[in-house]
Amino acid sequence: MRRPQGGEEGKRCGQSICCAIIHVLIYLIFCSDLFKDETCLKCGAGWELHGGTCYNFSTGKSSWTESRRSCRDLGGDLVKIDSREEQMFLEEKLRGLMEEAEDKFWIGLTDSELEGRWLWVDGSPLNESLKFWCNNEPDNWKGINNQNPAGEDCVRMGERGGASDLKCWLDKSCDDPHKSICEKTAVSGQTSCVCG
Ligand SMILES: [Ca+2]
Ligand SMILES: [Ca+2]
Ligand SMILES: [Ca+2]
Repeated sequence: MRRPQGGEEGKRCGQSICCAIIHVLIYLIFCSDLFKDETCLKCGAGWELHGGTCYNFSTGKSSWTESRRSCRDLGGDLVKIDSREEQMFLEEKLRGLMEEAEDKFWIGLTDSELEGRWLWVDGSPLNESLKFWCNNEPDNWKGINNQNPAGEDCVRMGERGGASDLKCWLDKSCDDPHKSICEKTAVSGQTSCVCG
């Protein structure tokens, strides 16, 4: 008579402990790790998620300072461009949003404290290897016949037809009304994810 192999044990196990373990593993793999990625990060209405960050592209126009205040009221700030990838994303995005050539967007970069010293809104200096100025910019232009003696201390970006080598930043008078790009960190919505 053949001794029963592990078959019956295996079946019983398959229906109880092993099954439970497998379910736990499946849960850990699909519900924990997977949901840590972007699929469960949240931005809220009016914001677009990209690379763990939320972006809001305004439709109204206002001064740089007023635009910044609006971003802060929404829990963010004017965008700081931290990488070539982020510049690429924004440059491409604006091509589709801009209605005409001058329909450019404020970003969180200014030299209003000290002429020529470019600082992001978080106080960090502009990284020399991450500059995307258009040709001949920044020029701190004071206008024809010095109409704008204050020069240009705030930065806007965008090139409707697409920028050559991503270069599409221009300094402009901070008082000019423009659209703007706000940025805020995405919030993890892990607890609200349902394991299917
Ligand atoms: Ca950024
Ligand atoms: Ca300036
Ligand atoms: Ca300029």
